[in-house]
Amino acid sequence: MKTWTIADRGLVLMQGDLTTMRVDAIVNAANSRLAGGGGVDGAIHAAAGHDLLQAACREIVADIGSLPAGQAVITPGFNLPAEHIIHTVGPIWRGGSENEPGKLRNAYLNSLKLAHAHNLKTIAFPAISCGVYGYPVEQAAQIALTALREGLEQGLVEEASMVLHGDAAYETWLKIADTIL
Ligand code: AR6
Repeated sequence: MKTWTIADRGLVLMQGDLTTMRVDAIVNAANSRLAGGGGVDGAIHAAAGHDLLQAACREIVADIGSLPAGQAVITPGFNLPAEHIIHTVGPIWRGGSENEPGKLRNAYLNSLKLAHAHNLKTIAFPAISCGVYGYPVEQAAQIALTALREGLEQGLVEEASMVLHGDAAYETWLKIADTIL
């Protein structure tokens, strides 16, 4: 684990399982239909209680329709240690010509803004779009860490953590963090 202080707030990089985080909100790397899936989304559904979370997600989609990439919505955390789940949709990597960087940046910043709007102080993120959605990890890390730094400078939350799955991912993110933080 490594921590940086930015405008008196914390930015944490760690290796671990997002579903075990005892924070005000964990962020889910969801799909536009909030339909559940594999990866971190599947792990969050399993740990939160699949039926409870699916019912909450269905209500949101019935209300607002599909969630475009870069946007975020919130549900309770149900059986998770985290109190809330912020669901955001990262871009599917299509080579970089479809504003993937802008959408990925928005996914982080809009999650932080939503946390702020709900008066949440601590938030933990997975590496959005870095699994099934195929985003090149080093580029994603640069965008994510820059967005988190900006959000902390704006005072949106007290502490933002990146929870990376596996040592290799952690080492990659650490390398990028050391170049830009
Ligand atoms: N804790 C932390 N990180 C995790 C965990 C975990 N428990 N499990 C996986 N990861 P992905 P995406 C990492 O594929 O690329 C789903 O089906 C994983 O190693 O979960 O945004 C959704 O429903 C990777 O680095 O999300 C969507 O359809 C990162 O989380 C689609 O996948 C993100 O990988 C979203 O794809």
